[in-house]
Parts: sequence; C-alpha cells; structure tokens
Amino acid sequence: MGFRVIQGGRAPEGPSGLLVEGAAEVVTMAGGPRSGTALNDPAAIVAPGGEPRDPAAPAVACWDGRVLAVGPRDELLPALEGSGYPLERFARLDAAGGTVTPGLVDPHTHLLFGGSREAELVLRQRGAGYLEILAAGGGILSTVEATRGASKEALLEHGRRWLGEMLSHGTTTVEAKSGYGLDLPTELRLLEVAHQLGEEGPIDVLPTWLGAHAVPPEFRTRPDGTEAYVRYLLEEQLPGVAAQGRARFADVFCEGGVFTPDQSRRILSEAARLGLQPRLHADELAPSGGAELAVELGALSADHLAAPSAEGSEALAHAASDGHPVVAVLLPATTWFLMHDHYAPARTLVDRGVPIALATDFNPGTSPTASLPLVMTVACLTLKLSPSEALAACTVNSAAALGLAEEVGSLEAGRSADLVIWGVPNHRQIPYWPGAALVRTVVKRGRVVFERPPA
Ligand code: IZC
Ligand code: ZN
Repeated sequence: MGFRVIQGGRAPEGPSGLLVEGAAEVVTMAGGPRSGTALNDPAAIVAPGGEPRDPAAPAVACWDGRVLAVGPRDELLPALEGSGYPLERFARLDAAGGTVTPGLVDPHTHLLFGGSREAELVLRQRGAGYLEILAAGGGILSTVEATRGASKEALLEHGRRWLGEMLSHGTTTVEAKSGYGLDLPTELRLLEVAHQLGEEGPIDVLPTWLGAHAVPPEFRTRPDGTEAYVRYLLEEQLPGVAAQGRARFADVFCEGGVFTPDQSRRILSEAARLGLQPRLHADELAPSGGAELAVELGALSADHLAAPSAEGSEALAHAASDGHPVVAVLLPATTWFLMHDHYAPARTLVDRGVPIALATDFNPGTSPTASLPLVMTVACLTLKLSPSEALAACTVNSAAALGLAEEVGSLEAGRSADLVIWGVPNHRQIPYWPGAALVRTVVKRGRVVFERPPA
C-alpha cells in the first residue's frame, strides 16, 4: 500500500496547537448547513494571486483538538499571540500550495458485512433487477448469510480495512448501519463492532440500527412473513438493541416489496420512543411514500430519493421552509452502479430549498466505493451539482444529516479540528480528477492521522 495510516487520533496529553499554512485556498464552509443558492458558497479564503507564500495567504489555527481561527496568516499569528496562545506550542503543517477543506462526513454507509457480491454486477448487465435478485434469495440476503457467519474479529478487521480506505479519501466522520444480521445476536455484533471501531479511531463512527433492511430467510417461508418479522423487530430485536445502547439512529428500507410506509412508521416511532433518532431509505427505486414519511416523523434525513413522488418532494420543500428541514441524502454512486438511468432530482430539491447531502452508500451490492471524492464526481456529472455544491454536500450538510453540524463539517472556531489537505490548488479540482489519489494529509481532532508519502 502506498500510504501510511497513523493510528490514534485522540487528543494528545496537555493542550497543544497546530498551524496549517502554505495553502492556496482554505474552504471553511462557515455559516451552517446550506440550501438554495447558498449551497454554491463554500466560504473559501484564497491566497492573493494564488500565491501560498503570500503573507496574507490563509492559515488554520487549531488548539487542543478544536479550530481556533481561520484567516490571513499575517493577521492570524499576531491575533493568537495577542490572545496569549504560546506560538511555540503550535506544530506547523505546510499545505504546500494545496487546498484545505473540512474533513469529509459520510452520512450513509453499510460499513460492516461479510463476503462480496461481484456476481450481481454481471447478472444486472444481463438484465436482472435489484429487487428480483433479492427476491431470489441473493442481494442483501446473500450478504446476511455471509455476515451471520463472520466473527467479531473478522468484522473488526474488515471495518479497519475499509475505514483506512475512507480516511485515505478524506473522510473523518462516518455513519455505519447494521442490517446484515437481521437476528438479534448478529445485529448486536455489528453495532458493537461499529462502536469499537469508532473508539479505536481515528475516524468517528456513528452506529445506526437497520434491522428492517430485508425480511430474513427464517421469516420468508411464513405466509405473513413480513408482518411477523416487523412484530419480532418491535417486540424483541429493537428492545435488545436499545438495551445495548450502541445505536444512535434507526433506519428502515422503505420500498415497495420490502417494508411499507406503515410498517416503517411503526418501527421508527417505537425506535424514537427508545431514543434512536429516525432516518430512512426512501424512494430508492420507485415512489413509495418514503419522503413523505421522513417529513411526518421529523427524521434527520431521507436517503436515496432517486424516485420521490411529487408529494414527497413537496413535503421536503415544506419542511425546509417551515424551519424543520429533513436533509435529502443523495447517493448517486448507487444509481450509477445499478446502471439505472433515473437519478435523484437534485436540482429541483436545491431550487426548492431542501438541504442536500451526499454519501457513498458503501455496501457490497449497489455501491462498493468508499470514496466521497468519487461520489462528488458522479454527483457533478449526473446530478448536475457544481463542485462547490458537491463539497458542501459532503461536509457541512452531511454533518447536518447526522445532527453534527455544530461539531464537524466546517472550519470555524470551536469545531473539531478535522481537516484535509488536498494536492490541488483549488477545491473545484477535487471532483475534476476522478480516481486520482488527491488527499495528502488528514487531520482529526488536531492530530495528523494520515499522510501520503511524496511519490
Ligand atoms: O446490500 O443491497 N439498497 N440496501 C438498500 C442496499 C441497497 C444494500 C445492499
Ligand atoms: Zn443504504
């Protein structure tokens, strides 16, 4: 492997500082989650004449794992000194003419699973549909079988490998769903492993319970299989998950042929009562009432939305204008990898004031990519987002989709000092070079946690 992951990422002993200097551009994303025309404003500070050695080139000062200030270097240093910060305790990090952005936030992943599903790619090329493969016992169900057979150690190993991959593409915070166990012991194992990986660091991992991802084989043979499984989720699995205390969110795959809006409502309402915040797989393949339900429940996010109904888009727009926005988490790499030609109506959602975010949807069936920069490229090409919009959707807005906009996703005083140094002179080049290894350095909570050695 051509890179080195530096373990840890927790605050060092005693307060110390970090000064990132020598950037051609610092993208702050200051000012909170964005919608409408504001989505296109990255709140960037650019070096005069594009010259990173200019005294007024932007710098980022961090102290004790938090961002202190961002601004022209010749103003920042005297201000720090004037406020009593000991400049000699600031480690210097040279951005070498690159671009600094907030660490990326991936708000929708199926991080943990056993096995792989490369055979489905060929089946889909030959015309098989996603739900058809699932109904035949493949798809999610083949991953469930492999995951039930995977030990905790094997899942930890798998998680470390793919979190390392995410880190190397600039991700510093990630949501991780269960949903490949569908029985209580395996769901608890997945949530425990997600929690433990977050404790290990350096990436923060937020576990989501997705017991309602599919109906498992042991319930499928029953005439009332889906309903029996929903009752089992409500009476046994969810109480067990709540008692374990690892899951922060609850999610349901609300889609025709999977779980109905009514079943999704019952599961997510009960989850919310037990302290798990709702989010939803909504309208991925066909309009299924998912967006409407996400608004009704006050979910943090409605995810996918490749095929929302007119009423669903309307409901999201109303929620946003009423000041109770549900973040639309769009997953264009999934649509692309499924070879579908119907993408989420991103431009309409943006025009109607709905805050949008992007995520990888990392999973073995429909989106086996851990790279948010690649997702940004796909979003620019297929959703017609501008590069600035795509970056806002992977930082400040994806933080909002996890309820973390006050903590991560922007470089503002008080936020966690999570940042990426990219080997390009402006942020518009991040989606412009698909597949290139652009991340040079990643900082989490003020510490360097990833460095790519010079080629
Ligand atoms: O394993 O197929 N859509 N869940 C809902 C997925 C895709 C992941 C999978
Ligand atoms: Zn998903």
